[in-house]
Amino acid sequence: MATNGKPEVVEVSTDLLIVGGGMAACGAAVEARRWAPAEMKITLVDKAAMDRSGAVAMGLSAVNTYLGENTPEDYVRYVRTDLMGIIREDLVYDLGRHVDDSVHLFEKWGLPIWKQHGDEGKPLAEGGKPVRSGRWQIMISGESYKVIVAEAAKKALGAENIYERVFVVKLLLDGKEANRVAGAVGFSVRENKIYIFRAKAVLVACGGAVHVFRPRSTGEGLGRTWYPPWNSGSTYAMLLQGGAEMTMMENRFVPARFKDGYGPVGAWFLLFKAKALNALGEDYVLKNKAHLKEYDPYGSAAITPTCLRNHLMMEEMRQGRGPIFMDTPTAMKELAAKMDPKQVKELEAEAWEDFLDMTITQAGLWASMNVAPEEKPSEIIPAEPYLMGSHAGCAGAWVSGPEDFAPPEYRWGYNRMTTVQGLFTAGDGVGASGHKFSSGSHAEGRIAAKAAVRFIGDHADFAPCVAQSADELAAEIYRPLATFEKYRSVTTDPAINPHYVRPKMLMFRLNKIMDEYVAGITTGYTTGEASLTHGLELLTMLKEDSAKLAAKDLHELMRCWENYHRIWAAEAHLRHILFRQETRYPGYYYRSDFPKLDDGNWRVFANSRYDPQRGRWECFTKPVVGLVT
Ligand code: SFD
Ligand code: AMP
Repeated sequence: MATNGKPEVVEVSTDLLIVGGGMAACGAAVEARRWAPAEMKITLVDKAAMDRSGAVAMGLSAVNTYLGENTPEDYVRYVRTDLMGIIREDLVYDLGRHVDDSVHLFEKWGLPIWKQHGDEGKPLAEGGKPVRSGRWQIMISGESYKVIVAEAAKKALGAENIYERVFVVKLLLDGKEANRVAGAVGFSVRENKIYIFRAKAVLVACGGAVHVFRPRSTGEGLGRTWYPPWNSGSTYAMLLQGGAEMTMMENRFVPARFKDGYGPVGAWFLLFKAKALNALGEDYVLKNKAHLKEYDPYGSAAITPTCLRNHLMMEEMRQGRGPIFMDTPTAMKELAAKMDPKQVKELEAEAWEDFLDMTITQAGLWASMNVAPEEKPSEIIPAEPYLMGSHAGCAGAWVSGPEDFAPPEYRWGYNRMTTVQGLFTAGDGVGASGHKFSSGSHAEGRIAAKAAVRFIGDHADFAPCVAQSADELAAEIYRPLATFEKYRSVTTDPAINPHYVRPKMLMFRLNKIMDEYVAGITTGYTTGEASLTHGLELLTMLKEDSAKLAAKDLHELMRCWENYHRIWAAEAHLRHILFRQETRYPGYYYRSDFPKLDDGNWRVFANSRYDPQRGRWECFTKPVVGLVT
């Protein structure tokens, strides 16, 4: 929609503002309402429609974190190994002891969870045994997973407290009290309106960052990514700009996925017991297992860490033994050998359902390319990097830990509060605590919201003070629209203009810088100090040029702000990779100048902070405290 002149300004005063409407935000909504007194106002704002927003938009076919018979200590050991030794054990333990509650809630709200034979119809909470694909993962019929979770959140808050299709652009810091959040501002992506939210506490849960790197899907495939393209680094950008300390922003997730459709591999490896083979038909994982000893103690773990599984695949490709194929026919044949014809049909349906539940495009691609998985293997490949804190990655904010378990150096008040007073985060936003997945993100949203409610109660006298006027905020948010209007007639084609840059072109430039200098796919995920330093120079120029972004309508205005946020996430990622002088995550990225894992010097958190007053970044280390043996 085109806009005419100044937007209407809508001002909302609330107690708790939840930014985002994904898994963590939905968990936060439910739990905040549970603990808050009736007069405490809770408001949620999502750039999209909660029913289908965020990473679970298409649904999922597994809940990847359900402890069941495992202990929280077991969970800490698993996450610690997968993330190569550097995690906040207090946060992971805390999540482990609460995550199953979220899964029980999902089931109560209507999510169908597969049960073992004989336990059909028996809820998990009453001892029903799930069908496990792996030690931590359980199978679901999850096409409507997000709709179910969103419904509970919407019911808890009430429609009048939810703002959908409002893109939040930045946090508001308090005008009187230093290092204190006072609200956030955003704009409607449908109407000519901006929103100023004043709040006593803010919980930012806008997911991870996609399209920071040049994707494998370019040209006609652009927009097809594994993680959701609309999660554009808003969490990291807004937390950074607010002055929150971040941790492990060098970490990324490079998912091995079915090529071009990005279909997940977990169910194939774990449930169907399929093997990945190199072009010679060899089981390269088995063949090269000894090579992983170089990365001990992580290399010889019972479940090989995700990055090292990638590393083995990348080694094969570097040696010219790619492409890599998932041997779906052998896996299905071996399973079918113990089945009757009806069960075989069901097995074939499950193979398709795995994708139809969560990555529909992959099923479309198989159908269009005449792939029958029982007959033909499918190529898998490492994807472009994504920044996230909830899956097999751990980028995010440095947050305060649980009162009863966190050591003093990891605790400064309220659980999951960042180093900015009143500012909380969860899910992809919390760093050094990966492998939460959908269920853990929901549980962490609940943990954070409960603490935020307590924070608000303890600071009842606080009155948010917003220093910028509504006019100033409106002008800042709408600047790309004004730039377009001012210069659009200078050229005949509005896409080509010496006075401005359109968001898609700017994103391409960001993608190119990150890909070529910050260990994207073009360089085989490899970089070094000189590349990173040059990349930072180019990124700094891109940042300057982003002031000239132009938007022809509200949709493009959203695209502009997505890019502002991506650039911040990108800069943090680059600075952290430069800071960590080792290769901690072979298979995610390689520092060619420090090719080895260096536990002696670098088994520490890499943290950073942007100082919003002085406009300066600093990187520093924090010790890893082991709590679970
Ligand atoms: O197969 C703004 N995930 C899986 N988890 C599982 O438990 N099982 C699986 O099967 C999983 N797999 C999987 C997964 C994700 C995807 C995309 C696929 C497959 C294809 C991971 C989880 O989904 C993930 O860990 C959680 O969803 C993370 O939760 P959270 O809350 O941190 O992020 P979100 O759900 O994406 O929500 C983000 C929200 O923020 C909104 N938003 N709102 C306002 N202003 C802004 N500026 C905003 N920017 C973003 C979004 O609209 C959204 O509401 S498998 O790979 O293993
Ligand atoms: P994915 O589909 O790759 O996102 O994986 C889903 C879940 O299965 C995650 O918990 C992964 O860590 C796990 N997983 C995927 N592949 C393997 C594998 N080869 N071995 C062990 N666990 C795996």
